[in-house]
Amino acid sequence: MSRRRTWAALSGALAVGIGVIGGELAAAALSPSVTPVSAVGSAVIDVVPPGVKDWAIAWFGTADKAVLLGGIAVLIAVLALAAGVLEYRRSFAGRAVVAGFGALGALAVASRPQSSLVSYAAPVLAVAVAVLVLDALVRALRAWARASEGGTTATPARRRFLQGVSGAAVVAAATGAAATGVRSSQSTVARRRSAVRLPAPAPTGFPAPEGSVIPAGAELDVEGITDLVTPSDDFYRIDTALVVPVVDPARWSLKVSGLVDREVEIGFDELLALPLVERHITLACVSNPVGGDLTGTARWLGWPVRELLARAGVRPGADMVLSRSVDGFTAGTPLEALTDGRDSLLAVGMNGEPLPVEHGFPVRLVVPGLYGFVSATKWVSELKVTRFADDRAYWSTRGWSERGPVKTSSRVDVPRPGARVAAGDVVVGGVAWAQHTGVEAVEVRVDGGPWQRAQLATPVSVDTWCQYRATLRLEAGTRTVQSRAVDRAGGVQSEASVAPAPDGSEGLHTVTFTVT
Ligand SMILES: Nc1nc2c(c(=O)[nH]1)N[C@H]1C(S)=C(S)[C@@H](COP(=O)(O)O)O[C@H]1N2
Ligand SMILES: [Mo]
Repeated sequence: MSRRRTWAALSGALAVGIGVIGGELAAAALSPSVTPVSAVGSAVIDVVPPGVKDWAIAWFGTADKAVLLGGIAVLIAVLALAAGVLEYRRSFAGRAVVAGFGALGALAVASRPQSSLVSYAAPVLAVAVAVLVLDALVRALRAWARASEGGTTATPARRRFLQGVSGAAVVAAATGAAATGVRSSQSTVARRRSAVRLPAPAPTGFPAPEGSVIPAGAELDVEGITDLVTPSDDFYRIDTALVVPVVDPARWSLKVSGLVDREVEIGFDELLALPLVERHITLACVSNPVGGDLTGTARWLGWPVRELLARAGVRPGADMVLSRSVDGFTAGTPLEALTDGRDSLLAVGMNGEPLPVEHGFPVRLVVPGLYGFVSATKWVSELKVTRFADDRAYWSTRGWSERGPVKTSSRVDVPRPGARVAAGDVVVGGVAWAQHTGVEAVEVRVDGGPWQRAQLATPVSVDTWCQYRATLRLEAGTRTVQSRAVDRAGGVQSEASVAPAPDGSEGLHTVTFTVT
């Protein structure tokens, strides 16, 4: 009996395996941003309390999403084995379990904002296939059991069951291989992206607008200092979405609605045909700890958001624009930051190429001076002109602040923590930022001594971070160095430590190293 039970469990695993993988495969073709498994994962992320989320991030770091998906896989496997055993014990019992969990999957799909009717095809297909395969295998297994109990020769029944199981295994392996192929290429969107030809920025007058070109002296020759322009591959990434949203530029559009004179909509080709500008803008994440690396600078190509808002005509009384992503993420940006003349962009290009898929392809927002969570919506699909009193954005309903001006800050890149450097002249270097205010000066100090002015590189613009360097004469021993930025509004980077939540970290980056 126990050997039969093992065969029953294996039948369950094969049936559910083919169903689930087949469902993911179907979703990849029909509705790539919502697959049943990713929908379940995203739904879990949405419903777990913030405390659990923080715990998961603390334990698993950026592997948290992989751990979640792994957990889901284990759960499905356990369920599949159990469904096989149950079905063998009692007709329909296992199929009922499979259908029940399929229904949960469909419910998860329903909870995804980017779902459409075709998104349900995958979970329905998955359940149908799993139920049919389970039924067929368990029937064959029972026939084998009956034949051996009946005392006659059980060989033909046994052979039929084993053929069924091997067939199912082959199908499972083939679907698995196909699914991996689809996943690894993320084919459609990658192809569409490489087919995009970005236009050059519209011609500008002379002198070139601030931030459009890198002036001489903007890059300091210091070994180990942060690059002035962050390579796209190294650019930090923050997504609430479990899988990167897949958006076909041909079907992309951005709608402006809410407190406007007329609703307007713009498509991707239309956007590319407009006079685009190119600016070096430093993005920062509100979660960046002091000395952290959740900040980066890119050359963004895009159309000023204020132009699009002007087409729609903003009505009096509005003070916020709620931008929405295809994945449901929202950001609430003070209207002023989009209309006051700064280079807030509907960006299509990053460092000379179409936006990388992870950074919002085909279109995202980039707003100088504000943390990403209130402004930098990737895969943006809708702008709703509204009021802070009437609407709240994704993170503002989760304990983070409503407005997010970037705090003036700096970090020390060299020497590295724990480095050993020779006594004498020691070069200290790093970057400082005060987006949309501009960095006025950077000061450094050693072992809590007096602040000394560092040499500041030529700024690219007020929206771009600035490298700095200082040469300090240091004697042997353990040393700590700190930096602080001063902005053009007279603001000084604060010394007291403040945690990132709810509106950005504060404090001085302190690096300890050894002078020998
Ligand atoms: N759709 C979407 N847009 C988003 C986010 C997100 O999770 N989903 N994160 C925001 C946050 S918190 C930051 S800091 C920036 C990060 O942009 P990056 O991932 O390109 O660095 O994107 C913003 N835009
Ligand atoms: Mo962020």
